[in-house]
Amino acid sequence: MIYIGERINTGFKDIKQAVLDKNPAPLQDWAKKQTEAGANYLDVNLGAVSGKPEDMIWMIEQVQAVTEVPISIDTNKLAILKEAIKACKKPPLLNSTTCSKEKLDPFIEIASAYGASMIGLAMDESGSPKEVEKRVECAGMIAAAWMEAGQPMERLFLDPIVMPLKFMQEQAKLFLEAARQFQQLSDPPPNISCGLSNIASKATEKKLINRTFMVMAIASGVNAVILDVLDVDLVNAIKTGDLLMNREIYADAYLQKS
Ligand code: THG
Repeated sequence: MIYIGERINTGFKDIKQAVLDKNPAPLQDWAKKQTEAGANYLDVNLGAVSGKPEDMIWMIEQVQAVTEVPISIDTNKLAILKEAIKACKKPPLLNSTTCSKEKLDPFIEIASAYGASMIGLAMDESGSPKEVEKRVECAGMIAAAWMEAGQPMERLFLDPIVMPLKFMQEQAKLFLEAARQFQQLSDPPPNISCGLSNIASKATEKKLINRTFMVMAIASGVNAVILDVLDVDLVNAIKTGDLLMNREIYADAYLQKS
């Protein structure tokens, strides 16, 4: 599993306030904690707090001052991406483009120039598609454009898009079916990623819903996740799921930190 820490996001009040005050401490605390918990990337999301590239750069710089873990630049704004990527010490993960050509082409160009990885959402600029077929069509367009640019599949992530269970209950199983079909898009297959916490948005029993859905997602081919990497029960369920899918070699001590 590829773990992408979700916590440095202005959707969380402490991070929003820290960005407004230009106070590095909350960002650096979460960067350290998520690094310690085993994150492979740290997602950095400026959200609606500001449209200024320099604010995203400030966030990335605070994080990089305390960790070597590469950044997931969580923005769909090209103007922010173009500046933010220059601040990254390691090749980042571009999170994310849609399959609309006017966004997809420049994202792929940037990923190619920097040797970066990229997440492609299975939607176009008109919003998230509801049916499985549309999602597969969108994902296929992204995979084809990526291959045409000569980029390796190991650096492409396709995201079938998790929607909140509380408001769109029928969507969870459509996500799982789409993920299953994405695995057939290329050989070797692309990575399949998701924003896990979306599923339990505004729900009670958040942790149980996240954990249960994640195990189902693993069985459907998901191998990368934006998550609360400090949720030990969740990470243990993921490790166990990867074992059961024969993606990790069994050892009695498999739940211990490696
Ligand atoms: N796909 C991709 N990137 C993404 C997403 C995705 N980036 C953003 C998001 N979705 C993933 N990150 C989060 C982070 C936090 C929460 C959900 C998704 C979350 N927020 C709480 C809630 O909604 O209830 C509120 C925060 C709080 O507790 O204050 O759970 O799908 N590629």
